[in-house]
Amino acid sequence: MRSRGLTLGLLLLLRPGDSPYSAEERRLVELVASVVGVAIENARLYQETQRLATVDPLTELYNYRYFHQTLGLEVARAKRHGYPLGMLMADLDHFKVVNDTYGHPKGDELLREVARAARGQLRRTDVLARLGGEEFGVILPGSAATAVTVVAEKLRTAVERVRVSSGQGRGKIRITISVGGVSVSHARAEPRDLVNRADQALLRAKQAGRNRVVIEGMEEHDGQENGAVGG
Ligand code: GH3
Ligand code: MG
Ligand code: MG
Repeated sequence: MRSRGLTLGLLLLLRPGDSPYSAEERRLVELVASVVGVAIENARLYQETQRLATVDPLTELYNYRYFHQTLGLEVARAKRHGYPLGMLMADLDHFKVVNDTYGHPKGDELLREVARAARGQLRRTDVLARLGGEEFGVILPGSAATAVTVVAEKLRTAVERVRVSSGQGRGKIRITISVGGVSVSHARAEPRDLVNRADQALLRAKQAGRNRVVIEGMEEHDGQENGAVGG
């Protein structure tokens, strides 16, 4: 089965007995094969287009567009099923210094490693996206504030462990991340509101000194005056 000069598959036909296929039968099969070939090619193109539209090429995480689409769906789902919805916003600390010191390609490599480390801490149903530059968002369906705090802290420590070779005999490059988060009960969930509140928490994590987690409403539980964990 071919389409646009590419061989996409083989069609194998068998029948009992040893009478050969007639010219008429062969024409019919060839027609079916060419139609199926075009259908396979279209399906592949569609899949590839979907991937390009939803995945960030550098990190292979989901992109901004997919994140916001999914957030709308997850808010609706949380409302329907009555479960909480958690969200994290994260931003690398002093990332500009990495680019300035080691060059942009090393910065890219570090971004990829951070993405990989973060992905490894999450469940399949969680949505991790690169929202732009060195900023990441995570949707945590079903997670109340305590669970959001645990995940955020896991992300923070996983990023802290990342090492990328400087390639210049200057040892390893490391990085830290600041994380802000929020969890809302199903009834109160609104996409815009969730994003704003997670952003506010992230800003507080930055202001409190970076390499830390701030989850809205969790100040009294994390053992530090300023509501930050880690650092
Ligand atoms: P802060 O702790 O306040 O977040 O400091 P920062 O340096 O991380 O933040 P700032 O917003 O000042 O700079 C972000 C930098 O991220 C700017 C740019 O050099 C870098 N950056 C953004 N996108 C990319 C990318 O795709 N690749 C690389 N290598 N660097 C990027
Ligand atoms: Mg930053
Ligand atoms: Mg930033």
